[in-house]
Amino acid sequence: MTADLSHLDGEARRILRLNDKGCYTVPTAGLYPYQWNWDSAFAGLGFACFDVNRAWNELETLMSGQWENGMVPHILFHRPDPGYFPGADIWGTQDAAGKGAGRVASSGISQPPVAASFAWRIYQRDPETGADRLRRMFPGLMAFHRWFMAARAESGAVAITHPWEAGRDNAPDWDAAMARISPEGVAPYTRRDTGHVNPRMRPTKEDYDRYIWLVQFGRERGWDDAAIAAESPFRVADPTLTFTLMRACRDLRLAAGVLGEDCAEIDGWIARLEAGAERLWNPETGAYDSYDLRSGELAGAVSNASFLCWWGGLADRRSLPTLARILDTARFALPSFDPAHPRFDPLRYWRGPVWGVMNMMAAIGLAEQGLSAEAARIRADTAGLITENGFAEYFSPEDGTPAGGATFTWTAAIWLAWAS
Ligand code: 9YW
Repeated sequence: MTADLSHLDGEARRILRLNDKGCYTVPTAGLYPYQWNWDSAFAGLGFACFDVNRAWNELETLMSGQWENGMVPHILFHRPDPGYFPGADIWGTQDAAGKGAGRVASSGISQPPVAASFAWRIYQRDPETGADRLRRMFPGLMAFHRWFMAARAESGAVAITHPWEAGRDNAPDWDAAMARISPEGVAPYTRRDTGHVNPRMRPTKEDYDRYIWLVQFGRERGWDDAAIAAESPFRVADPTLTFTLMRACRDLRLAAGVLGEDCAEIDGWIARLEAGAERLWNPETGAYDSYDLRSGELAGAVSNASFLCWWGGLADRRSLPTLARILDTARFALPSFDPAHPRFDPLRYWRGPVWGVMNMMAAIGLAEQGLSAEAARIRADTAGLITENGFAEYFSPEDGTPAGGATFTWTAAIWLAWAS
């Protein structure tokens, strides 16, 4: 490792400490002042590189927000902060059907379930003291996955009830489903995100009106999963949730093996998810896609989530030619949307920019399948983007322009755990 890169290791550790609120980490101060679900699991992975006790604390705090029904929310509002919208008052989950009493204030939806995968990785770095902590976390992780299978996996693939649930807020995958919503009755609101970040790099007002409309829709139903599944105009099976859950089940199975727990239920989930993933295969684009459960149509979207199939553990090589085409077109891998598509936008959030966290999962999956050239390209590009442009939230795949928030937790975490 060169002197330059070890300087970046120090900078990445500094960012994790900077965003550390004691027992949880914010994605970046200002823009995202709370604990986000999958960001936090990535933070744990980063902390495990230099402070394994803090890594476990991160996941334990995340799991402390778990609802009685098993869901682990996408945001935990530990302390009120006026700098973010929508806050706990807008989500209105205090009397939610599945929440249970005395829990942390939270949103009413979840996010890609990477917690079990990173708990397993943290344990591998710390098998002696980690066994106990993994054992204590195991029932909660089982309940989390069981909730996903019961509440979101009716098609076999895993569906989102809100674009925020996929962690890919404004991906073109949801354009058709979002267009079906007419956002009438949305209470007047003021966005906070565009006060922190250039609006050109964020979702549009049309998107936000619908995000808030969907939050009101869930709140009016007391966040009852069955009612939302039956009545919402928005329900899209998504490769991010499907492949991260598939992977998380495989990792939970490894944990079960070490802990002497029974694996039969997990095996059943993996089998259902493998069958369900086939729903997402789009022969026209030659890639995994999102599937609109209301219209019965595939989105036609080739995204970075399309290439999480290998992270999910599939040996499937059908999408390799599509990946090769994308890697040929983009200067920096892996763009969040196909650069050849008319809706590609190199700076607008999940409609083009490169996200390090997605790259890490895609590249590890590729390497595990023996696809080392593609894995090495994605890793080298990610390392180059960070080295040249800092620990930004995301980057332009055309020229590497750093975009969104700066000093970003999960970018620092994947640098330490993988890219460096
Ligand atoms: C928002 C925190 C979160 C990520 C999501 C990302 C964004 C929040 O930021 O959503 O308010 O738009 O899309 O994946 O967890 O980093």
